[in-house]
Amino acid sequence: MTIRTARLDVHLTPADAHVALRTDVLLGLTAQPKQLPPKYFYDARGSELFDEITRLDEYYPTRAEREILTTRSAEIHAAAGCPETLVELGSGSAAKTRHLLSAMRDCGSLDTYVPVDISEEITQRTAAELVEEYPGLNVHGLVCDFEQHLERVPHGSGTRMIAFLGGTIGNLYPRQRHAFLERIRALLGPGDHLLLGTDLIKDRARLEAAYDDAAGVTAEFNKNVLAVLNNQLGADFDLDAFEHVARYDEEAERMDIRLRSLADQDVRLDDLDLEIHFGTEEEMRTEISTKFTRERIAAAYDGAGLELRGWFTDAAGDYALSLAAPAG
Ligand code: AVJ
Repeated sequence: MTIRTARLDVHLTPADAHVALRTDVLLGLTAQPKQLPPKYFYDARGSELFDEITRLDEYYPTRAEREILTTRSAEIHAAAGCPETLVELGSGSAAKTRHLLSAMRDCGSLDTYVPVDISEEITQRTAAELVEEYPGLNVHGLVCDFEQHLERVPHGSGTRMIAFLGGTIGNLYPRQRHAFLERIRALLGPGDHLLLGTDLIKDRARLEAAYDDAAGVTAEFNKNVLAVLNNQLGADFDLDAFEHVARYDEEAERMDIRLRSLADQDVRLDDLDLEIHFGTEEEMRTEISTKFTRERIAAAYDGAGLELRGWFTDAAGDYALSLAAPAG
């Protein structure tokens, strides 16, 4: 009997992450208009709040994606040609991944799982759990910021499916999204596929409710980014002096999420030796969440040398998982 263990490559240390945070915050807060990157929402408290968001009545994407994965994983796996390796970008606790892994196991192709995430702790735990749950599975994880180190993703064996779930690609601006898809394209060999989760365009009322829930959880999640700066950069943001704003921008086809200053105020960030002024009603963007149609996704793939090969939605048609492969 072969004893398998998880292997983990670490390309991002807490010190690296801190340097990136300092740089991003300095650039974002001195830009006009001010903005902060959404990746800094997710400290321990932010991850907890996001978890709570996924259970809200108004927030449908997580449930819709889970519906697709629970009902159609076997079909998705077959459409991707029964790959041996599953690479997952932003794997986290891999809650949804198990549906895909089980489909791979059931058709006998499962060999390697490659979780890629910025949190070493979570990736370590997920890897150890999966080695137990799927006897014989090789787990070769990677701790990195996949926007930077996509090229370091371990190869695994046989053909691969690279999954990027949760709709996180919606956080990227068109140019970033294009660059990201081109880099994915460069990773894909013959027979390999991308499995991408995207939220779909729907009426404004539902979209805005999903990002401004009645219980105020999303508002707290949004403001938590200020607490992250207080904790990690010695800042003195007063969270009560900002309010949550979530608007659907119909032209850009995306949710536009901001924090609006309720006062004329100065904020100090000790670790950056920086003082920043906010005017009354000044808005700072903290996130975009782009919504798609099948046509828009097909076009985005096209522009990056990829081809749409499969399209799977939930019964309500709110959310899609699409499969793509190198064009040609
Ligand atoms: C995790 C990026 C997919 O855009 O819907 C949820 C984050 N922000 N509510 C999204 C989020 C506010 C979420 N993603």
